[in-house]
Amino acid sequence: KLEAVIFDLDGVITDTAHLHFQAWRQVACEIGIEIDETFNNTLKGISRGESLRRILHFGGCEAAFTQPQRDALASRKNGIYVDSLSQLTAQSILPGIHELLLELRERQIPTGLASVSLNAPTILNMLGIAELFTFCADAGRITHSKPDPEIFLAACDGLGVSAQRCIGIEDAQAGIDAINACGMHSIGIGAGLQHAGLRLTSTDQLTWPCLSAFWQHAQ
Ligand code: G16
Ligand code: MG
Repeated sequence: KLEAVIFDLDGVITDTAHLHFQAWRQVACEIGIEIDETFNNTLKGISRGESLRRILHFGGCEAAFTQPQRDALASRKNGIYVDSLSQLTAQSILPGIHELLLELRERQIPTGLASVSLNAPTILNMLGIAELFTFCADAGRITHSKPDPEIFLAACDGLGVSAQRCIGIEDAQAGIDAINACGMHSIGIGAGLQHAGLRLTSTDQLTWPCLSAFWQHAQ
């Protein structure tokens, strides 16, 4: 039996990737580094600190910044990002997601959130869907970013389910790798994802009939 469905946040529930990008682009620009959307794709599912490290590396100036300077840059980015979250409403939920969460609740299938974003609880509240999640893994207690399976295992732990009996949904390669690494069944949303158990082009294809057919097929 399917014991739980565990969701990524950014790119699956709502599109915060663009807001992360705008905030990082501004901070990077201030220190003379130019990043584009293609580079930003490599930051999906990657923690704030590790994202900054990759940006500095990309700009060839990793050695030039001390830890206190990095902390200041990361918190400046977060300030810009958090300000931009005020534009989120129920309309910002990606197509089909609200319906799927309601259907899973009706079927009494627990739902989990596996986001490495420290802002995840705020975002779910802004979208008005916080109460549709049975358990949200605490990003503040995670020491390894995706593709490490830690955040997904924390979600399974909190739900009291075994990873092998769960479906995980992700839009980033690091996330698909994290799901696969803990033995969960992976569904990938979007183009260019490798090793997903099922690949869909958009969240509106994430219906209960689709999930249950995938689950049956995986058994
Ligand atoms: C998200 C984003 C990442 C972001 C990370 C940390 O991960 O995809 O780009 O760097 O959260 O976010 P914050 O700075 O808000 O703590 P996920 O796991 O939701 O895809
Ligand atoms: Mg994502």
